[in-house]
Amino acid sequence: MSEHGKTPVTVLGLGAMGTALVEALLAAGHPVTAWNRTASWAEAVAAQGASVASTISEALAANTIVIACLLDYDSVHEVLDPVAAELEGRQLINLTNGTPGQAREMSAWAEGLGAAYLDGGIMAVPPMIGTPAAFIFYSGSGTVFGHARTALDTFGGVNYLGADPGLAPLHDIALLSGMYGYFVGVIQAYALVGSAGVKAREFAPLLRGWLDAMGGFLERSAEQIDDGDYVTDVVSNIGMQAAAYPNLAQAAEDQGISAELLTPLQSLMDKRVARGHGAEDLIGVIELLKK
Ligand code: FVH
Repeated sequence: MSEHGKTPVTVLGLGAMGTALVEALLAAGHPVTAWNRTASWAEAVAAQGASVASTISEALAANTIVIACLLDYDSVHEVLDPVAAELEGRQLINLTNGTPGQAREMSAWAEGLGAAYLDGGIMAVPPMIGTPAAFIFYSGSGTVFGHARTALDTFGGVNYLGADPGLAPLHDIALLSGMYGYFVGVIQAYALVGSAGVKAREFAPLLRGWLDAMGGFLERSAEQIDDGDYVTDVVSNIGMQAAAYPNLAQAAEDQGISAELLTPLQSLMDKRVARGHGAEDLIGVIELLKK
């Protein structure tokens, strides 16, 4: 604890996100020691009151709590492997984007070195950090989560998912998968109307209204998945949808627009219908994703 009762923290990585994390910590009065591979990026946070470590060893020695926010897990290993012995007694919080497998590997590696490990998945872009719109999934060491909690609260909302370090990136990547699926549809829709000279701005309210209405099916789909019962209670069964879906690709091709974002779902729909589920809901396609 600092003299003001604020937990001191080391932050490794001063890219767009690392800098936002440091600024949130400083704004809340937490003493911060920051390190970045390219030293010049530290000038901005130094001007705001961060201590800048010139070596990674210095950064690790400064504080028990060490937050890493680097490009990917390879870069975290590249930074920490050479100073692995100095991780003993540290509480490593890794907010770098990665997979559940990478998180579990890094947790085992850190624990083998005498460090405690907490993984995090940031659901925010840098300007959202420090606002109520940001939230971060955490999983791994509950001790680290508890110890670092006041510091972590400065970033936004928190959601601790339990001891398995893979759970935070699993939830992070599930939400990102939903987001990219959404973007796939949005990009395709704008491209299609744009091919006929319709301005995206003009089409946006229609797209927003339609997607908002479709979002209303999300909870019902969840119930169907949990119950394993895809019997449709609406009038749009997958048999009907699989017959109409080729029109999406055909219309795109006719308009000179690639259909490559659309095609993977067609084969899954066809397979589901061929297996006798044509009268059920589209959401039953989930069964085909399970390997
Ligand atoms: N920015 C965003 O919108 C997203 C929001 C959700 C979470 N992601 C993840 O956060 C991690 C960091 O992202 P970032 O936005 O800070 O990324 P950059 O601005 O590109 O900064 C990258 C930092 O990583 C350092 N770095 C890269 N490779 C190495 C290496 N081999 N050794 C040491 N450091 C390395 C880089 O250093 P430098 O280039 O300035 O020297 C930056 O500090 C990321 O996992 C996102 O997926 C962000």
